Amino acid sequence: MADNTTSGTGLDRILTLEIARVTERAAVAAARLRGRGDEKAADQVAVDAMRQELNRLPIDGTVVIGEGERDEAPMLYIGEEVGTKDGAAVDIALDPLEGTTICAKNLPNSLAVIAIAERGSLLYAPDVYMEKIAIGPGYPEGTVKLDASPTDNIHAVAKAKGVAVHEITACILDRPRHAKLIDEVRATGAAIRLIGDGDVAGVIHTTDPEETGIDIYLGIGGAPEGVLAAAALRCIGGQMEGRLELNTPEKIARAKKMGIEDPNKIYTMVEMATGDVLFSATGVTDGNLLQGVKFAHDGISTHTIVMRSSSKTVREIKARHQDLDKFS
Ligand code: VTB
Ligand code: MG
Ligand code: MG
Repeated sequence: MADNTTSGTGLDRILTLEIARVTERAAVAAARLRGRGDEKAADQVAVDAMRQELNRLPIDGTVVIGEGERDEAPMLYIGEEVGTKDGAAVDIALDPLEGTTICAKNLPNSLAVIAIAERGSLLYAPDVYMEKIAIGPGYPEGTVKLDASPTDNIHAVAKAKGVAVHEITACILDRPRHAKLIDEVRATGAAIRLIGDGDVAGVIHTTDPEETGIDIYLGIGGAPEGVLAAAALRCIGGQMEGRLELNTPEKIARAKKMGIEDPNKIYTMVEMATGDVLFSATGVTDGNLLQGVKFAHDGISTHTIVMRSSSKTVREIKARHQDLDKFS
């Protein structure tokens, strides 16, 4: 096979652009069901569309972060093999509709997302909760730490950014489990952007505070979403740590089966997504960084961000699709 990588190692660079198609197609499918109050239906069409497009990619792919185990998810389940098999062995993390509730309510920031990495380089995380902290690029290494208090982390970000604490905004999922966290962050004087869902977007938003108004992501969300967010940050730059919430013997046993020996381990961004990583996200609903899908009389537009960790290339693709049935 021709070596299309920039470094001689890593993934075929052609895939960087090809994966945009995968999230575009899932986003368009989900967008047709925006605002209908039916999360399951929107999710299902996104899954179907993503799978169809994924199976056209010249890869020997295995889904490692997906819609669940085979018995509860008929498609894009963990372990499902995808692609034409005619290409590199890769691991795939995906969420065809990240923020199903957001999409069903037609609120901001639902996305179709995928990350592709060399085999064995994504954390095989079970579908449990993960405690996360993330900031964008430009901060000294170690500015924030999961083990530090939220107060210390907020102060560290303000100091490193050179602004007052009340000029910092933290993004936190609006959940009862975050009541104490929210109180503590507010007590520092920082502002909070409470989001209903969509913490992959929440983490990505820390990479462009001027555009999104978000400096730091804090709190407990899904572990699969944590790995996807880490993959995205690997490409754009930034820092992230995550700790799986393995708080029952059953969860510890499940994690062990997936190769996780230390249930209390704090994973760095690189430990969650190492090596060469490709990431693509297409907006389903309008958001702070990506516009949602638009249906017009003369075509469908999509807005996608595609990136690659080894080259740190970040591309935004605004595409106009004429006839989706002729998408192939
Ligand atoms: C978060 C959120 C996701 O799951 O990861 C959340 O960002 C965590 O679970 O969009 P709970 O809803 O139980 O708090 C999602 O809401 C769905 O994937
Ligand atoms: Mg999903
Ligand atoms: Mg999700």
